[in-house]
Amino acid sequence: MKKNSKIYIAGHHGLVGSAILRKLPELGYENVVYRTHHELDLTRQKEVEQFFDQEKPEYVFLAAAKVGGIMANSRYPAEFIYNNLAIQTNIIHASYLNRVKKLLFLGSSCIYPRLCPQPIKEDYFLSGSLEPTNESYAIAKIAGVKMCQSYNRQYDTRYISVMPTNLYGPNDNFDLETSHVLAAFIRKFHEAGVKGLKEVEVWGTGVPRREFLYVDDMADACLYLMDHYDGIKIVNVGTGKDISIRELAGIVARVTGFNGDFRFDPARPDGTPQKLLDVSLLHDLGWKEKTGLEEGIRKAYQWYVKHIVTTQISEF
Ligand code: GFB
Repeated sequence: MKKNSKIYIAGHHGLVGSAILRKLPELGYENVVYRTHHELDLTRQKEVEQFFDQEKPEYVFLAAAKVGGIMANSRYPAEFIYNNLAIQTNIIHASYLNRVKKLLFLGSSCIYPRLCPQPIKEDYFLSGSLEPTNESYAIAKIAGVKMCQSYNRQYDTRYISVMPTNLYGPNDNFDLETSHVLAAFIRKFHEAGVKGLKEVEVWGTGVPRREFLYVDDMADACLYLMDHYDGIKIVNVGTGKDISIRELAGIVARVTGFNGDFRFDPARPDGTPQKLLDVSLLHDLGWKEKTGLEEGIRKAYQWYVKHIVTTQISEF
């Protein structure tokens, strides 16, 4: 990308899109375009085609998606498959019609089989059955990867796909029923501390293992891969380190200053037992994360207190 290239961020309000939007001007990219959901409904093919025809972006970060944690994915599978298929199909095809120079598609580590060997190599893609709690979302993301690869093969486009591990940070969703675990923990432990509660509820058994990447590092990786990667293979983006949900609860309790106990609720789903990415390809390409887990959680907690807690108090 040149500093004056026209860059479109689809999903600039979301966790990853907003991090890319913060990073681009820091690096001197000034010709960035984006639209709110109200201005452009990405599930509407005609609107998307009109937007591309008008703006003619040269580079596209496809970070728009319907996302959520384990409960949202299992409760609303129709919304997850419909919205994600529609959004990505419209954007990828409009990019082709308007000769976009390069597109980066954000997938997810849940595209890999539920019980595949750990750490998960890119080669395990499509080698087994998916985790049932997020199958609809995973199928949509798999279709997105295949669409990028198919367009590259048939039309000679340059569409790359990256598979992030579990992400967290500024602009996360802190709704307790639909969020991912880290955002949920930040809110639950903070509120328990404020209310002086003795216990915090942790879903499932606490045994599943997950890997976490701070979203500013994810944005940095996206920009790096846009400039340095042109392969057909998908690329895992993570840290290559995982921890159990119980251990994660311990860290968030420490960061938020909560001194009570955890109450595990086995009636809530555990999801996939382990999700740890093999990041050798990413490291070989020359990229590594900068933010440690506890440091990232501290930053995310500061953001939460400043933007969510303070807003709630002033609205009250
Ligand atoms: O982050 P999470 O919702 O999604 O849950 P997945 C991770 C683990 O944390 C599960 C446990 O074992 C949950 O049972 N957990 C414990 C909690 N307490 C809580 C809580 O209060 N809230 C939440 N949300 N979890 C998602 C997929 O899977 O990963 C998406 O559903 C996406 O498709 C995303 O791929 C990256 O890691 O299980």
